[in-house]
Amino acid sequence: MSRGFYTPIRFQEVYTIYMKDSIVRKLIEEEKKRQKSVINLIPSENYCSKDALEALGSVFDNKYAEGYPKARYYGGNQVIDKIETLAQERALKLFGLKKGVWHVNVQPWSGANANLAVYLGLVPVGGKIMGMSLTSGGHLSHGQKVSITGKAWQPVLFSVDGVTETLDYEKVKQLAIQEKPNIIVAGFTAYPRVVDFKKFREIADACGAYLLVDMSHIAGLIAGRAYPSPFPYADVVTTTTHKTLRGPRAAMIFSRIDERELNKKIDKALFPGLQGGPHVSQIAGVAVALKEADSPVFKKYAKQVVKNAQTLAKSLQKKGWKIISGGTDSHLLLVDTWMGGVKNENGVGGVPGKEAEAMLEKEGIICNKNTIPNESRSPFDPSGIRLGSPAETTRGKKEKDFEKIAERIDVILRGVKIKRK
Ligand code: DSN
Repeated sequence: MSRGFYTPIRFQEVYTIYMKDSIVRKLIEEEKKRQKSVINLIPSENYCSKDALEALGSVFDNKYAEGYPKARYYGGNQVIDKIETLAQERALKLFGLKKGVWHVNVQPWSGANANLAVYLGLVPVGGKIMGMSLTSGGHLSHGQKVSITGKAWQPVLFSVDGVTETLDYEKVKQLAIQEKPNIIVAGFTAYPRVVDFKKFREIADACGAYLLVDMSHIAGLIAGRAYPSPFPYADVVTTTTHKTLRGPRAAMIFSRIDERELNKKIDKALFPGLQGGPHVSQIAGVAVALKEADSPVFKKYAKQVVKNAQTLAKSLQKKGWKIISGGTDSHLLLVDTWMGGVKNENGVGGVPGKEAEAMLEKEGIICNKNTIPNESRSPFDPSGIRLGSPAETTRGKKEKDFEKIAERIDVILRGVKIKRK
């Protein structure tokens, strides 16, 4: 295993703990051991730095700060105002946004809350949210029926093209014109390709909808200039902070400042509409991570993440595995392990996603089962797996390491024993 290069994860140093509660301490040690020993290919996970973890475990956690800087419902928030304002300033700077043109709310506890606050602020209950279907790579909070976002609002779902397995912008546009959604969400948890945000702007304009870009998965790539920025085109941008951005778990909402007052509506929707007091320790951790990401070394990291994912995709492809859409432009890829699976020398092959995930985990490779476009199975036992490079790139892995990971995956999945019809 290669040593860390970008932000080396020295687990011993980062996670050394001295707490008196021996039961919790042992569980933390157990999880540390697990994290150290596995290869982590979950594209939405990463390792945040020691500094960010320290901020997360700091005295900021003791403070109630309902409200926003200089407008709180509790006393004693002088320092809290400073940390929240610092996080906001760093967030705007990282993405090259001007104060007065863009506003950022750093209080969402997580990504689903951030999206919910945007809908609550901008779309009347019962209005239409247009987002990508789950099987095409959309997120639960983009208007899926099982989420409150698909119950309180009417979902209008689009899918990727069945043949290219990529977005067909013309079809999305036709659906938008026909359905006239209030808001269009361009954002994905399992779409490996570059999204044309300019085309989404045109689609939103064609039907009079707001354009929300949920950049949770790709925020670190955007910050590192390894993926196109949505900011020139979006009205609102949401993101989590713990995926490619490599911070602690939290989220942010960026909104344009203009006569529509989106920023005021969204701020009000988040608090008091949806959340109570902000988790100030999270905000402090995010502030640390935003500074770390605003550096040449992070730009290198982001570019290496994409190179590593592309190497993984190509190496698996060479071995015969079907990669959805034929490859990746980002940090993640989808492998059709079932109908696109490779047969071994006994003529056995094609592993459903659930089994593929379990087979890999047994050998120390962690990933998640995932639905694929044209899914023929179920979300609980889908046809594929989703793989990603952010976490292992943080641990210093490069193209050669990812070639070896592909070899291991190939060997493990070819070991399938039960012959299928
Ligand atoms: N659970 C995240 C992911 O894995 O993509 C999205 O919320």
